[in-house]
Amino acid sequence: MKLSTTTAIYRFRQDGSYVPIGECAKILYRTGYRDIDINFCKADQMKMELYENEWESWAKRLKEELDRMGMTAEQSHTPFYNVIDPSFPTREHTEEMVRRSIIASGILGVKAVVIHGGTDYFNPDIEDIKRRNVEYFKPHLELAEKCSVSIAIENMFDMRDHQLGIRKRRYLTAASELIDLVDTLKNDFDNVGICWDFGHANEAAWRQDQALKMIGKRLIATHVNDNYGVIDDHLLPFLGTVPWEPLMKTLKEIHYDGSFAFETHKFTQYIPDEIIEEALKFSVVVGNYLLSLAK
Ligand SMILES: [Mn+2]
Repeated sequence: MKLSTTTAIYRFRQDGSYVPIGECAKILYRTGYRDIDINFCKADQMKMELYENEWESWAKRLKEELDRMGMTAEQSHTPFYNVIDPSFPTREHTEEMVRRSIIASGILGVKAVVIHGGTDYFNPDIEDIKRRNVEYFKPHLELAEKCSVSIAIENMFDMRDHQLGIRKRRYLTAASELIDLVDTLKNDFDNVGICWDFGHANEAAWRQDQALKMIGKRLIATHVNDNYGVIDDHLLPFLGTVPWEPLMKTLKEIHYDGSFAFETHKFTQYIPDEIIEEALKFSVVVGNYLLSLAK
């Protein structure tokens, strides 16, 4: 396993600005990272690099900079939204950002591009939801194939509606649903697998060791983050209730050898620039400690 972090770990600043990905990569290199997970999630809202007309030459320049530093980018994350909701307001534009994320990931030498599946709240027909997800993913897998990247579909968690006082069931919260969707897509595509988000699974209160053993070789990406099981905090490991020690052993047991990537943007989002590098260095300490538990 290789330690990595989302570029969103140093992105939004308190004055409303964001740190460009190239700039972030340099700081992450300085603080000890040698691999990054390129986060394109807010490409459209924040008018980030992918939003610009010159997005392809930007990706090529970033690849050159990473090569120069001796850095890799094994994972990336596309913008996400409810992909099977036909009425999603900015669908066409967001889809263009997803498409650009896949192409840019190919340029950057990414192995696994993480995409969220969609859901249809209150629809009791899981087969119908699955079918619509299969249709959504097919063209993206074709494009990904051309770009020599794989797509990793991520586990989700049920949504809480505090006004109604209910939990809204979300497709792909259960490992068995994720496995079923990925196995169906695997009939036609080799470049599809699973991204396990430890924080999402903690919110869903699964026995994560069991889920990871079920997933086994399908695991091609990770989102390493922690929470108290209440909201999707995306904190650094050990700041929440995820049982890291046994889970690191499980990752070893299933022979996972991909990227061990922090998705911990909320750990750092309010930390001032004056001390951000110390915080990032501490995250490297935590990451290396976790990896030592899997040896
Ligand atoms: Mn995630």
